[in-house]
Amino acid sequence: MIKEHGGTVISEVTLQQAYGGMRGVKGLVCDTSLVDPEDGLIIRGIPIIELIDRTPEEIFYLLCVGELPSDEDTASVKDEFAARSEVPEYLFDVLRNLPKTAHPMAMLVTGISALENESAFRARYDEGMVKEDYWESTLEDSLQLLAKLPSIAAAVYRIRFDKGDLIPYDPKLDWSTNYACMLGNDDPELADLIRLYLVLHSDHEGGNVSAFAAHVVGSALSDAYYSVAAGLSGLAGPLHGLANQECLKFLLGILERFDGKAPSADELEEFTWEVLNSGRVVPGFGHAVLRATDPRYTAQYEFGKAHFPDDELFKTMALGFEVIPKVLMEHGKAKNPWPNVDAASGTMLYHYGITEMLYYTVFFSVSRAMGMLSQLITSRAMMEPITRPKSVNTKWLKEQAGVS
Ligand code: NMX
Ligand code: MLT
Repeated sequence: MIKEHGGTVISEVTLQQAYGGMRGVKGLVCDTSLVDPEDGLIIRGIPIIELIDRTPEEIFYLLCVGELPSDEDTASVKDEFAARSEVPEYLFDVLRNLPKTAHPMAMLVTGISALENESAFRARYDEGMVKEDYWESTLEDSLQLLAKLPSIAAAVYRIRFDKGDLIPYDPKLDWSTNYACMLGNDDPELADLIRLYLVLHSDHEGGNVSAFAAHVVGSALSDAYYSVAAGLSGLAGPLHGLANQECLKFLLGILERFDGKAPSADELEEFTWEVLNSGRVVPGFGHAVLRATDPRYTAQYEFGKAHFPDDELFKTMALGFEVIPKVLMEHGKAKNPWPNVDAASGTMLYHYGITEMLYYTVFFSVSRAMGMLSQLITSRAMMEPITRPKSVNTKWLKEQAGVS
């Protein structure tokens, strides 16, 4: 296709886009998923809303292979994870030696960086591996990292929040049930929520901050550990994955103001204006690509409605869906006033006793590693070159615009 149609124009770039975070510029290829402005996440042609009863094992297979697995395939992904689940003890020592005040995301990124020691890709590259084989050791690194990620993430939780001894991975259980159990909570409803959570957050095409960061780093042939650590460093920002922590803080602030009870619509409107007038963003609302309610929000909202509709936090979050878009429209800045994936997730976790909001982006990370890694495997299989767009300076842009 490149040979015969390489000159086909697929996008143009304006001065506004060069200064505006490249919004809307089509210059990246991602085959694992795409985000439709109205319909949201579509994984390999399947809308996310049709995948909400699936397991992360099935989603990872779908992301990598392009079709849903058979039961046998799913069982084999589960077994591949179980076989690689043991985490080297040095990694837990690293986590234990971090400051007591370390952010859980900094702990997770540090843990993953420490694990880079195990990279099969780096070892094979040093032995002179040919380009055609890059994808194979990248797949091995990806399976190793994903298999260990629930244990590392659970260790971050238990060490950072003094929850006692670490709980080992049980090879009989699947990936997401293991994660729930290793946190120290055996509630099957929480395990189902975590399964849903890990499915919903798995991928969001190639241009979001974490996917793009992981892609750029991976394109230098840095291995999967470096790439995911880079991507998650981006996810840790409040405009990206940390918005789930910020959103819970926002909702708890409302409850605190109104003595633990969900406010009236007028009260919530006033509170939202206070946030906007203080120059802050309303976390959990808006999106760079979406122009409608995020289906990943809807799926979580439906879960809460089915399981705990009378929870005051849930009621506040649900009221936010009615009130906040109207306020943002009146405010007139956000191009998309509707809730995104982060508007509901903290409310769900809080209900099941996971109240440590600093930890919430770690859940997002465990899930999003599937997207970053499947994208990396695909890039290596396609033998993509190093990412290196051309930058220009303001002097040159002024000349293009005829500004003296
Ligand atoms: N509250 C207040 N102002 C907003 C919001 C919001 N929720 N969303 C956008 N705006 C502002 C934005 O800051 C910008 O202002 P300015 O011109 O002063 O710079 C203006 O509206 C235009 O921004 P958009 O083009 O609508 O949004 P953009 O594509 O630049 O950014 C987000 C997208 C997601 C970063 C932005 O909507 C936002 O900051 N939302 C709140 C944080 C959040 O929920 N992030 C999570 C996104 C999902 N995720 O997990 O990554
Ligand atoms: C994501 O899931 O990565 C977020 O919705 C942000 C994005 O797509 O830009």
